[in-house]
Amino acid sequence: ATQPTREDRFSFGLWTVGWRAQDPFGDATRPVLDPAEAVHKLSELGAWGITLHDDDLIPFGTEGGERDKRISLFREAIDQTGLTVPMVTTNLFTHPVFKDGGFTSNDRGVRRYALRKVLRNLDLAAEFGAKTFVMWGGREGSETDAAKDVRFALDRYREAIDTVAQYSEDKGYGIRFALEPKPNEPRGDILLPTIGHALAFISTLEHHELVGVNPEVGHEQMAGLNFVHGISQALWQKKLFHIDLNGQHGTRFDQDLIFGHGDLLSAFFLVDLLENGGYDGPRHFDYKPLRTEDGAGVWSSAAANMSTYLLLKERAAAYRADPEVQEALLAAKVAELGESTLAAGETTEAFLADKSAFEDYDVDAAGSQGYGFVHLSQLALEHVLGAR
Ligand code: GLT
Ligand code: MN
Ligand code: MN
Ligand code: MN
Repeated sequence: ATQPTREDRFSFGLWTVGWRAQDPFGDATRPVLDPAEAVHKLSELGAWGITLHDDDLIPFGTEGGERDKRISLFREAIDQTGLTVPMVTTNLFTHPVFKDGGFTSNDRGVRRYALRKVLRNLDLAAEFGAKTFVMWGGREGSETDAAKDVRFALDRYREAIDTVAQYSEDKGYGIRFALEPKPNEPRGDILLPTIGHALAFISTLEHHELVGVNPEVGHEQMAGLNFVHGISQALWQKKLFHIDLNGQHGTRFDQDLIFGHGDLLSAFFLVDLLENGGYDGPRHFDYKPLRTEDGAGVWSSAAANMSTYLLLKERAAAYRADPEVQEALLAAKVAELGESTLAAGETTEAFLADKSAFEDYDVDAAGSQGYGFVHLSQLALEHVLGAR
């Protein structure tokens, strides 16, 4: 059951398995990975999709025949394997031209160049049949508050996204956009740092209905936030268009660990939420094979992401099916929160007249009840550990 199939809809960024493991202190430890090989290997492992930045496939500055050749070789591998390209994204962070950002660089010429790069890449996304276009604004931000008027930056961010969305509509692409929050790294402070900031920003967009979020496990955890809560709110607002699954140990640099190799209990409740909370998008892994690994280690780490997800899915099903858990859920009144606080049709007048709600309410009895959350939580932990 931990053998993935296409129905599981697992996808990987080309930049994940293709990461050569260069970091700020050390050189690459692995050779360049041929994109076609990535497609074939992921397909063999049971993945369903592969995603990419323009520059993952076509190194920055590659034009003309060489550009076309790279695209068609990739397309060939896609056709041979039947893998899909569910999502495409644009690199607006590697080249020095983007050192002060793309959409929100102080330099207007850089902003115009960035916007053109994205529009061109949107054409490629449509060509590959992608349904989602992710925008991670890793360089949109600052290191010093002296240098950035954040209100202007948000004006320009909105202008860019409205322009891209309008272009997509004019072309009839039917693509949806997903903003990916991150609090910092590589910029000292990144704009739209959390799911909440992104959701609030999206509500101001002209094409807000076309724009949602692509939250990453580690990015919210870098900000000390509860990922399951963030995903719950994104789902509740019908804005979870895509997701980046990985692992992270608390508030430190972006680790991009294998899914579940950080906060395992959070990963368990996340899988339970995704499987039962109405999310039907790709299960996309955005992780980095450890720098210590060789080629074989890259593929075993890719497989580990998928089998961890499937194991947790199994554990979540067992947890829900366990009669003791159901009893504990009842005792904890978890479902009672789904009942509206006022009765159907109850007027404020009737509510104010209900003495049992206030005047006669036994606050001491209510205050002394135990909710049994510890028992419930321990049952979950025992299911995660396979002890039940
Ligand atoms: C980059 C970043 C990821 C984003 C990618 C999409 S780029 O690798 O670290 O979190 O998802 O642009
Ligand atoms: Mn990501
Ligand atoms: Mn990350
Ligand atoms: Mn990353």
